[in-house]
Amino acid sequence: MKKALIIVDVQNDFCPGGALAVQEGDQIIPIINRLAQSGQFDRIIATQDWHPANHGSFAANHPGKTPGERIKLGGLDQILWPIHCVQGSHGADFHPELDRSHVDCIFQKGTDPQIDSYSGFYDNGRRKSTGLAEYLHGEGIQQVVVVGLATDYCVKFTALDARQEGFETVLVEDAVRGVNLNPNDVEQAIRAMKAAGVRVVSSDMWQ
Ligand code: VGL
Ligand code: ZN
Repeated sequence: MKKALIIVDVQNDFCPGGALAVQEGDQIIPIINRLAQSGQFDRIIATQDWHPANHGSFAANHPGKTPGERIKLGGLDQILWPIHCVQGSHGADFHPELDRSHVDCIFQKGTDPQIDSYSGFYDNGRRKSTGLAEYLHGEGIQQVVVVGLATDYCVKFTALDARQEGFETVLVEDAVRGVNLNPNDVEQAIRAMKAAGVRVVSSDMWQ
């Protein structure tokens, strides 16, 4: 069975000190590096949140709004975020400790100012593909293993789309961290992924 590792959004802005820092976001990096170096994956993909400065998900682009508030964007319910992962900025760069030497392909998302894109596969309205599904199917991949940030947003929607695309989907629970805007968001995200048929494992599996 051909396997791919999908490393979701391990970028400076989602790590401690970043604009949308996920608690302990950097602690998953050694685990991800070990998986990437294990030689057990046929393809290794990284996704990158890659917003233009005028992106509609930034509270700063909506006068009077603050992060955490909700608006309609592209006809969809949208949580507003601090400015993060602006194309070409340091915050949008991959974390310096992430070993990129085994990464075959990078898929960028969130480039359309009028719609957000949590999943590495499709925007939140499922209107446009990033090309990731086509790439993985074309490479004959059957199983995808998902790691990265953030459990309750981009990791969750990437794993759910992977299932919908027919991939056997595995989440490595110790190689993800979440935002937890509400205290149970990570727990609920993991429950939703399990309900959709995502297998949740520990990175010990690859030791
Ligand atoms: C993400 C919020 C906004 C993520 C990206 O990578 O989980 N979360 N943009
Ligand atoms: Zn974003």
